[in-house]
Amino acid sequence: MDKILVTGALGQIGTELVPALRAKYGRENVVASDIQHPSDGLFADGPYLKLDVTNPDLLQRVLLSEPWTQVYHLAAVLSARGENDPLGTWDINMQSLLVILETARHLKNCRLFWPSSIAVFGNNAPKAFCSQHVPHQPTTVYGISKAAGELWCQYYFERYGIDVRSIRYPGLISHTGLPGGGTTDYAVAIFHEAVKFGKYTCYLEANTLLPMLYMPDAIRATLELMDAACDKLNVRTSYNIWGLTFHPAELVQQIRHYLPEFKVNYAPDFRQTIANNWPSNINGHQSSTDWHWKLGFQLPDMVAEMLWHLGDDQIKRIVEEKRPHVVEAAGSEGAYML
Ligand code: NAD
Ligand code: AKB
Repeated sequence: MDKILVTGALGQIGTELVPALRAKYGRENVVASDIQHPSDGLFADGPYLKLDVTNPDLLQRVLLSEPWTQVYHLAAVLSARGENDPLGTWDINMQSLLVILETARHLKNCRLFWPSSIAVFGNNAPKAFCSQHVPHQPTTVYGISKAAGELWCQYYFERYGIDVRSIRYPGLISHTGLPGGGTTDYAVAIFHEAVKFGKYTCYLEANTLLPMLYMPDAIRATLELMDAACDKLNVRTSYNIWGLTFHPAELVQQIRHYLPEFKVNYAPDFRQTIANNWPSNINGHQSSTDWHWKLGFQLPDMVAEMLWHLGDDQIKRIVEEKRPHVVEAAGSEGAYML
C-alpha cells in the first residue's frame, strides 16, 4: 500500500499532481500539504496538512510520522520571485531539501521526487538542444539552488542509497493553478488575458525562445519517472526531457488562429535577462533512453486546449470549429521546432 506526501501542493504543479496521484493510488493515501490552507474545497476529497517546510522539526516529525513510500517535494520559490529575496529563497529551496534527504535515511523503501529546472543552465550552456551533461553556471538564486540541489540528490543516492528522482522541468503551462513567480509565467498569463481582455503586455521580447511543456505532459513524465525501475536510471542529478520550444510571437500567432483580434505589446523587464541566460530548447535523449519519455502535446494542441478550458462558451465553440486535427503524440525527437 502506497502512502504519499506532497509538499507545496497548492502551487501550479501540485494542483494537478495531487489529483493524478489520488486517482492512481487512492484518495486517502495521498496527503497534500502546503504552508497555506487550501481554498474553495481544493483537495477536500483527501487528507490535507498545513506544513511549513522551513520548520525543520515539524518537517522531520511529519516525515517520520507515517511509513511514506513516496514524497514529492514541490515547495519552492521560483526564478523571478526568488530575485526579490535571494537568501530567503535559498533557505526555502535548499534547507527543506536537505532535511528531507537526511530524514529519508530513516525511511524504508521510500522514493523521493524533487523537481529541478532548466534554470540550472547559464549563459555558458548551449542555447540549442542543450544536453544533459553540459557545464552549468546559473545566474539566479533559484538556478543556483536547483544546481546545488541536484548535486545533493546525487550525493544522497550514491552515499546512502536514497532513491531520489528528478526532472529539469521547462516552463509549465496549465489552466488550473496559476504560476507562482517564474520567468516563463507569461506563457500562462497570455491565455488568461487573451480570453478576458483580448490583449496582453508581454514582459519578454517577441523572439525569446524558451523550453516549455504542457502540464498534462509534465504530470505524466513525473509519474513515469517515479514508476521506472531503479536500476534503469542513470541520472541521479536531474533528467532533461524533450518538450516544446516557442517564443512569444509564435504563441501569439497560434492564439490569433482562434482570436484574430488579440493584441499584444512587448515591454521587457528584469525577467528578460533571466530568460536570455536559459537555453532555447533541451536535448532529452537520456530520459528517452532510460525511462522512455515521449512528448505528447505539440504547440497547436496545447493552445487549443488552453483556450477551450479558459474560454467562455463562444470561445469554446470557436476552438471546436477551428481546431487543427489532433497531431499524433510525437516521438521523442518530435520537439516542436520553429
Ligand atoms: P508554485 O510557486 O506554483 O508553488 C509552490 C508552492 O510552494 C506554493 O503553493 C507555496 O505556497 C508553497 N510554499 C512556499 N513556501 C513554502 C513553505 N515554506 N512551506 C510549504 N510550502 C511552501 O510552484 P510550482 O510551479 O508548483 O513548482 C513546484 C516545483 O516545481 C518547484 O520546486 C519549482 O521549482 C519546480 N518547477 C516548476 C516549474 C514551472 O514552470 N511551474 C518549472 C521548473 C521547475
Ligand atoms: C521559472 O520560470 O522560474 C520556472 C522554471 C522554468 O523553473 N517556470
